[in-house]
Amino acid sequence: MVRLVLVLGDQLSHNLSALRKADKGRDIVVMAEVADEASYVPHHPKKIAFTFASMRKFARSLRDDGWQVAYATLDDPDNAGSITGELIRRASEHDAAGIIYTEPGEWRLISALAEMPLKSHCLPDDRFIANHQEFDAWAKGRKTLRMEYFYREMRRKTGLLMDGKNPEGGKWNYDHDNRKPAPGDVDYDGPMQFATDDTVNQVLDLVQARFGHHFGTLRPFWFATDAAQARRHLDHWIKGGLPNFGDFQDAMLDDHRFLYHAVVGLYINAGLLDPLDVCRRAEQAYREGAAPLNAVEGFIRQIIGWREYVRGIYFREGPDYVTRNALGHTRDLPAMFWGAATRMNCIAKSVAQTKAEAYAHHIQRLMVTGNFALLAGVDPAQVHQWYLAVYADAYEWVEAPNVIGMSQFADDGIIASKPYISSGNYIHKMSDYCGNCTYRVQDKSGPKACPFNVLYWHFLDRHRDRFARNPRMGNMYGVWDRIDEIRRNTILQAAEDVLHRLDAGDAV
Ligand code: FAD
Ligand code: DLZ
Ligand code: SF4
Repeated sequence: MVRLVLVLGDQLSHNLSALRKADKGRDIVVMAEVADEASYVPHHPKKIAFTFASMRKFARSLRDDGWQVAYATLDDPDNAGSITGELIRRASEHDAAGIIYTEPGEWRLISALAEMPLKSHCLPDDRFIANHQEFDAWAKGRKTLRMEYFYREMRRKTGLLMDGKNPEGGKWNYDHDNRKPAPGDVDYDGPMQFATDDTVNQVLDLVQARFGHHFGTLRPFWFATDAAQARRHLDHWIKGGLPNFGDFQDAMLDDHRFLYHAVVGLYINAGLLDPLDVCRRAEQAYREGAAPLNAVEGFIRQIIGWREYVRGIYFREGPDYVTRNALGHTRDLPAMFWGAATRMNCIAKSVAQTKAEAYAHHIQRLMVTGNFALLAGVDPAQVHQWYLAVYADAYEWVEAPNVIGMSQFADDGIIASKPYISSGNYIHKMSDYCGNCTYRVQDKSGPKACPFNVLYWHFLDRHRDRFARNPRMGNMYGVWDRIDEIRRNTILQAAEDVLHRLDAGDAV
């Protein structure tokens, strides 16, 4: 009897485990654009358009490859509105014996599929380097789960940048050569931008009509929407961006939204690019002398290290991970995250870029928006929902550990050994934002004091019991305690004023 083979919008890979298991001559692939997936958080319109256009092209490529595909567009009058609803509809239409699917990347869908009244077979998503058992075996018995040690296992497993049993160049990690401040000039023209075709234009009209009210600008739309385009973009970046990727990984510039970043996260996560293949291409550039080791090692570490590690944490920690709130933060997400006015140039620029591109790079996410939310004590669940909605590369398995864990310390230090907080000084060092800001980054108090400066001390002061004994934070408490009491109170009062203005909805 016929079986249904579910392919989700982030499973657009021809070597997907569910497709490998299915019988091309008999089984039917089910793909569906559904309102539930597009709006369980208000996804950025560009992300929805990227997903739908890529799904349509992938369905076409499956048909070209001999598969029967039952594809529901969002405006199909029979569309059931959810993945499970579509499976039930197709099962009755084809009198199917059951469904085969590859494990989804969110607990929400994993449970919905497990509870379906259809015989189902869930397969591991083996587009990753480590499976759940391998990660759990690595994590078992360790007091702390530091990414660096897991990364070394992944280097050994893949053989990437290995010189026999040793790391290429003698060191596992070349981070100390990276993280230079913003360059004066950027000699890479950014991600390859693709002209829209008929498929993309139809999707753009549909998304504008149905989700145009979501936060985010839909047009111009230039993302790659199939594997061939994504590969062309990757080659373009390896040639133009990779050589400087390491040096300026943490820099931020007003006029250069992408700097030397790869902008491949959305393509890898959706299945258009294979992570191992991407790393091998980067390694090849190094072996051919086209990119230095610090850049290539740094890039490969992000993919086989961080990307695999955060996935391991998401699945190990379970569905309640996204509700964690170790620091007891309860403030509502300020309206400026959704584009309301702010006088903080770094936030204004990071949010405006997010709205325009459905993209911000790592340091903007971690040290601007994430840093501010943490310092201001915003409810981590609201922060999580924002990140999940606004970035084209966001799916819970990768977004939640980065937000709940790395950025908001809401998991009580599973991922980060100390909170990623900083005063305005870090942003000033790594960007050109402060020069155009209403606030003065050098002011620690007074009407023009940078809000990051006063909130930084407020955070440390209010969480003293938790962090004063943290070996990596003790020196900051030492600095704080050496400031005289009157001045400390002035700083704390200035921070209270900022928080009060935030709560009142004033433009901070
Ligand atoms: P590059 O800077 O060029 O890095 C190359 C690749 O390495 C990325 O494409 C990605 O696949 C991988 N990578 C790098 N850092 C990480 C990381 N910390 N975790 C997982 N993979 C990583 N990444 C997502 O893919 N989806 C998310 O929803 C997401 N949310 C984030 C939220 C916060 C608060 C933070 C601090 C980071 C988040 N990241 C997320 C990680 C990282 O910021 C993005 O992967 C990166 O910005 C994507 O842009 P890029 O492709 O240009 O990456
Ligand atoms: C992100 C997304 C969106 C916007 N829409 C769909 C959709 O209509 N149909 C679909 O199959 N997948 C979509 N996706 C991706 C899913 O949300 C994703 O598969 C799950 O969140 C699990 O990672
Ligand atoms: Fe951001 Fe402060 Fe710099 Fe303004 S002065 S851009 S608020 S860090």
